[in-house]
Amino acid sequence: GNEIPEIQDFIQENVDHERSEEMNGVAEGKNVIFINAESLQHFAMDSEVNGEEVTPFLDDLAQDEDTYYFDNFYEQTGQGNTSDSEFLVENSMYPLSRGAVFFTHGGNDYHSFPEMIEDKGYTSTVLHSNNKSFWNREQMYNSMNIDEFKGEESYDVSPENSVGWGLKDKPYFEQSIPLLEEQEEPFYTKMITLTNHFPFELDEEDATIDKFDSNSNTLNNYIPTVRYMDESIEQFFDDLKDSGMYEDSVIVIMGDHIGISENHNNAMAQFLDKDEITPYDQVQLQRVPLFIHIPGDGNGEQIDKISGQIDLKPTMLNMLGIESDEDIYFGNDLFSDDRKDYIALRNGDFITDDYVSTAGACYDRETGEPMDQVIEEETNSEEEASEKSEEVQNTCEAVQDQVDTELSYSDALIYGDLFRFIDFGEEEE
Ligand code: GP9
Repeated sequence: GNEIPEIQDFIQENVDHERSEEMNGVAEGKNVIFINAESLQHFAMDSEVNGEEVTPFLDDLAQDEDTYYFDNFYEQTGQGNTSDSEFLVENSMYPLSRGAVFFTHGGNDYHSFPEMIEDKGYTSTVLHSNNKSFWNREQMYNSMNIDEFKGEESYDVSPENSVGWGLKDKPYFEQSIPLLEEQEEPFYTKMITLTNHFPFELDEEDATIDKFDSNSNTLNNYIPTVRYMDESIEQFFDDLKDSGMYEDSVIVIMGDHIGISENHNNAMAQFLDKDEITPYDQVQLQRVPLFIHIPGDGNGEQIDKISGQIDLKPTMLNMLGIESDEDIYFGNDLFSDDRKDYIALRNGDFITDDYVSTAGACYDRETGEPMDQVIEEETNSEEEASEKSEEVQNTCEAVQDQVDTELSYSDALIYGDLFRFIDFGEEEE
């Protein structure tokens, strides 16, 4: 545990920022329903196939006066996919660069969101119709202090209501309502959808939009399954309203990770109407939608600042009015203007307000042009070009150093199981 003071100093100097006073406590005492939307990517939002909106409900929800919609929000997962996204959200730490931390370090101590909200009277549950050993969830949820995991045995699953990976999202959400109702309030419940999962299988009767037409069956099939997920979330909102739980809850919806890999770049370029998918585009495709919906709030807006999954824990803690000064974490409150000026991806790429850094080059974040090219176009002499080039290189190198340090500290906490040495002063169960 010798590294702990150094890590704490780094966090205090570099990560710790003011939280939003305006949003402090806005969700105090309310239920938090967190929907992990399987493979939901940003590119699907506001898109059309054959003149039909792909995600009509979510597109409207993004504009709703009770919704804060984050438009430049990145998934930061590695090989652990959904489990990595869960790890990021619950701990505000990075998953590992190889393997899934849920498997490799499922028995560690953590200082998770569920643990921190327990003192405020919150119970925490995960509702997911899959077996409990998948991603070693049962052990990891225990380590992250999640009180209960209701897996596939809590659902009525039959061949008729299943497709692909298991229970379809519509019956899943429908059957989840009584499970939510029986929970003691206030609760934090994570719901993990399943139908919009590779290879994106869907029964004909559930398809309400055409497939895309390209040489990638994966991308083609993705469109009707994303639409099905959109409809299932709409149905869930209606059911929540009918049940009376809606007003007492804050609903967070987050795309967990990409669904369409770079193997489908030709088809993706066709979908996005681009000549090709550049390394810059590849990073931008790691954007996933994030909605924070607070019924009755009325101040919702689209927030364009760069942000990522690492930011959810400090954001939700602040919304619940929970003090987290002593916490060890690597993200910032999404509602604060005082934030780190970069988002790190697990492979060491990063995004700042000005640049996207990937594959050893910095790109202009707004236009996607490589900075070398921008400098060549915008300068009038070799001297000016070389000065500007040095400036950009220094900026990108400095951020890269921060990113590498941050990732290595997060790794050190996991590899050394360092939380077991830290007393956060909370009551043990
Ligand atoms: C499985 C589901 C999918 O339970 O969460 O996980 P993924 O394969 O997307 O990581």
